[in-house]
Amino acid sequence: MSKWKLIREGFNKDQIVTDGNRFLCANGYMGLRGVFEEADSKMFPAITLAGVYDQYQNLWREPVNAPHCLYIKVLFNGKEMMLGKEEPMHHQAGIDYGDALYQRETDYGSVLIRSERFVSMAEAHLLCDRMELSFREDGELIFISGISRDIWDINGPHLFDYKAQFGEAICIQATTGEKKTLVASAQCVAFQADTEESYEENEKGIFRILRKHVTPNERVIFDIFGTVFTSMDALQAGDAAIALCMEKMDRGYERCLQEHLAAWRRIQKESEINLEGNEEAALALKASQYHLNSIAPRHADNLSIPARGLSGQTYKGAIFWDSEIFFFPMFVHTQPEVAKSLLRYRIETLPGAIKKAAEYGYRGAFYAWESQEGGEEGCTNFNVVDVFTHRPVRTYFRDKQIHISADIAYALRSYYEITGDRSLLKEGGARVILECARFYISRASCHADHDDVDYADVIGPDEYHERVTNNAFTNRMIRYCMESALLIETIFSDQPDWFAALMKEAGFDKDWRLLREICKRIKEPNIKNNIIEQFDGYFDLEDCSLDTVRGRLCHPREYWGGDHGVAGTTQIIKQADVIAMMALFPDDFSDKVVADNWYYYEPRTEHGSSLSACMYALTACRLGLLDKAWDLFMRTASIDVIGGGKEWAGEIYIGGTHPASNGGAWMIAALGFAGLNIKNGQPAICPHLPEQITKLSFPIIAGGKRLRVTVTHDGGVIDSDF
Ligand code: IFM
Repeated sequence: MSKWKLIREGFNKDQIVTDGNRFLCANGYMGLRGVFEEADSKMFPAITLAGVYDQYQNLWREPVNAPHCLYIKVLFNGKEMMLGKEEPMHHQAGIDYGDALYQRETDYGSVLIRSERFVSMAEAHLLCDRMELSFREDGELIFISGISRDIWDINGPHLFDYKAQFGEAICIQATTGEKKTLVASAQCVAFQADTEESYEENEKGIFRILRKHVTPNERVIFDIFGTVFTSMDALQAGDAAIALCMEKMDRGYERCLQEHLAAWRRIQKESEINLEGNEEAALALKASQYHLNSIAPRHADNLSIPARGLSGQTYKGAIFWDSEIFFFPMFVHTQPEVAKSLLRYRIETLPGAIKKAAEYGYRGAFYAWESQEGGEEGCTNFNVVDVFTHRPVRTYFRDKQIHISADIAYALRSYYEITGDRSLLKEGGARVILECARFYISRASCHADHDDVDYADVIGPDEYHERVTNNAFTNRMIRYCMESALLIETIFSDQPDWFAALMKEAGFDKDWRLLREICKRIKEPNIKNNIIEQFDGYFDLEDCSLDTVRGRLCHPREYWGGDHGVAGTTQIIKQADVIAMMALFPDDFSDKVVADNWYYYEPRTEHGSSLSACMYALTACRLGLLDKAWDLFMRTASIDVIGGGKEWAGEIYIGGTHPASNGGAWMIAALGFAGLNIKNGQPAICPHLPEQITKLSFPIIAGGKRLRVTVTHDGGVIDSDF
């Protein structure tokens, strides 16, 4: 048992949804929400599968939740021991981040229930739960373990044609409606021999019913093994699920647990930052690293991570720019294979991006704003529902948030610069950068009367201002994308034939000339008193305070953006925009310019997105604003400890875990507090350690070498590690 625990005392039904996120167990293949074992669909139980999507009727496509194979119900002397139905004398539940274990203890007086469960880090398809029941009274125990169909779906149902199988392992197979993907969940239970066993099937699932007479002081243990496969990973998903389940039951809970712990410890050793000096901060950082590391795809080499991780179907389980700009940095510095997987997902979905660009009348690659499998666009034209009229609101994220393609190019170039590894560029990455640059060539507005190239009708990171011209962040990212395309020739200067073949294959000759020209002429932002204007005309908007804008809300869940949003006509912004640009391109701006802009934009920022605070924190470190950096770090790192966050955009539920903040916490600690900077595979540090921290120590991989960075108030060192 580790010292890194978040345990909540007592049962509060209003916290069930939040706890489901906070206490999530995941392994990249699937995420098991942190609800208690007997939860029904109203409590949002789910085993969310990575990369498996389905559309029901004309509702939003979203990830599929598998039949719940760790469902358990306990009846004692005819009473159902269920939280919410039966009042416990004491209840606590939580997560041990150090061991990646969910733990729960509920005392009903007559029976004390303890459980421990995990989603295996050693075996992608396995989940285990140990239930230990201690009795204080004599009586009849009915222990029901099953595979529940009563699961959470936001826009479902997604599974049809259920088929049940009974035996030592029980199994449910069902197919998704749209693509007929087979999803199979199996379950085995190890229990004592003197237990009577029967089965039941109903519309809620299939169940194994175990009956046993118990006496006071008796302790009974049930070890439950669940497995999930789909036809995307096994030819016979049902057989595979049953076979693995039986194999793991034979292996036993203890050995499965030890294998899980060993795998998890390896991941933590390779990647985690140790923070000393402040226990609250250390736990928050541990929690955020737990959440990001536990959803990383390690079972596949071409998957990315959804914006709400594997905590459910929020945000349609889609991949956003969060992946490249917020998750990628931790992985590329510590586990480049995972970073590669995120980028391979983009390389493999290039055809989808080319198709999207063509649909809008452009050339090149316009990546999906909310990308699902095959790069399919999950973002709809109506992404918010108005709280007053209950009507969908036309939003323009899908068509106008064009910085997405450049964000991907930015990460591809960083991968090369940090690892020194050209292979990813060669295996499709270079082509992606070229196609993204080509998209921006065709998206440019050139004018007869002046030389500037504009990017009109766009949305920057601040989504409250739609359809603006020359968003400074977007234009800078586009220029970088074009510069990166031009750099490919230099990077592969020793392989001119390969480069010539790439240009030929991409048919890039004419675009190459345009690229050089446009890249030089992209409109620079307007600057007034050192402040970079977020987009053309931003300074003309009403300059009022955040409180004033908040005071204009008529409903707590009202959407601030869109046509009638309270922020749209003001300078109040949703999230870091100019400051995000300064965080991503630190060498472009002097400290004075960064400071002036920081003080201008921060009070005008709602931080209405979990992607915001970390950008302000990174720039605050550089400026030596360590009190501010500390507050923003704590806000970022503790987001999934505190739970909640912004849970509604209009009438749409947007809750879940916050991987972008989790990645942001790593960025603030490593790139901000330690000031780590890797150029051409060579690491350097420039510490800005807040007084609350006495020591930071963390592993990195730079230029192929495993190193350890240690920073204290006396300075910092980079040593070889392991
Ligand atoms: O990608 C973000 C976006 O910047 C703000 N809204 C939520 C998205 C997913 O996290």
